[in-house]
Amino acid sequence: MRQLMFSIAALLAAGSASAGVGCESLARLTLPHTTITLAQSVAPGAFAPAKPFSLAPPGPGPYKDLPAFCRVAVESRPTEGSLIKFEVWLPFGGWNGKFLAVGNGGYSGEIWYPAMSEPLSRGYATASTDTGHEGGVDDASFALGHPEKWIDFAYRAAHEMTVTAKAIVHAYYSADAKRAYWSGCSTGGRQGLMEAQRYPADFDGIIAGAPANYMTRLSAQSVWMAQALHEKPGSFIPATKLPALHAAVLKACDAGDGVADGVLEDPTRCSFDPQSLACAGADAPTCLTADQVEAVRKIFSPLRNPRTQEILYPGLLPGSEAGWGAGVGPVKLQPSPLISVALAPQGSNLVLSWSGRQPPYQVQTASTLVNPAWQNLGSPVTNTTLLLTPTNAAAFYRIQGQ
Ligand SMILES: [Ca+2]
Repeated sequence: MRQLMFSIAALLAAGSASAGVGCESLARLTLPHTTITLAQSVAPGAFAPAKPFSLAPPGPGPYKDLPAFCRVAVESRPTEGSLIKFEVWLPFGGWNGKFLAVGNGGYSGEIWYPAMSEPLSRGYATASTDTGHEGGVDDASFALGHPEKWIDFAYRAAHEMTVTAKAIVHAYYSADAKRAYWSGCSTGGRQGLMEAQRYPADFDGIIAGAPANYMTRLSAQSVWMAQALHEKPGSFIPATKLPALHAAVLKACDAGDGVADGVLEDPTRCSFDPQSLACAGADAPTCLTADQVEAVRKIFSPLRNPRTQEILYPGLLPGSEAGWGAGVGPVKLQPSPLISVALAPQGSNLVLSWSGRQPPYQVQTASTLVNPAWQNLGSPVTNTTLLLTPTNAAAFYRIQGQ
């Protein structure tokens, strides 16, 4: 019993010993090719980023409920062409003994502050990097002429951050993190896979959500789809045709898995011939022109090395047509002002969810990509989700704050 009590006391001490004491002294920590630019005690709810996170909604955001923590900002220069920034957040009290690093999104040139909030609130020491450059999620211009920055984005920034963050955790708590985890989606998922492949000792567990895997080939496949849709003036498939295309795919393959339920259990077993939707007469939203048939064929086909025919990346799967608008459109589909929108199937409906701005919101739809005439879906709403009928699946949505 006595031993148990000592153990508990030791645990409590490990979790709260610092209580802010020693945070500022981390600025004197010496680590390889690394400069600690800030080591600062932050009071509960007091954190404010130097500039707003680009994807964050206005308002107090996720920071107002943060507990007190020690904020450490770091610059790492592992090569001459590198400048990797990251932050490590260390809870003052109630450290759960673990470290959880969070990933980025898109080309993501900023520290992913909002994603750090939850792990910190749950007692994790956490960290996030700007991936070695500053810029928007859809801006890859940093890579031109800067091969080292490309490598930083690819994998080095996450690794540098992880190794250094662990050292900072150790210096602050006088103990190693007993577990280290990675959590990220999209680019964050890709970063997680890179960590697993290149630096398997960095993490005990990795959550790699929707990973943008095999980035070079994935990017080439995106170009392949864009080329298919723009090979001829008539190749492009307007969003108005996607419902008919999707319906034709379902008609051809849905029941093949034994249940006609609008779901393809195994899309790889669906062999859909877009020629079956070819226009018999005049062009119409319910059929495909010859050029469009060809474009659909290419989108479903894998990207191949034209010389060796080696498959470089798989094509899109049958059943995905209703979602093509967001990925294969000719223009940016989300004109400003627009708020982050997600569309997800739920039962026989689609759920549109969004975040940002202040309610009420006006939900608008446009059924065509080119010169969209936005139409209001109904009265302004104050909630942040909307149930849509499947017949609207091919429409594009935007949410306007009032
Ligand atoms: Ca089915």
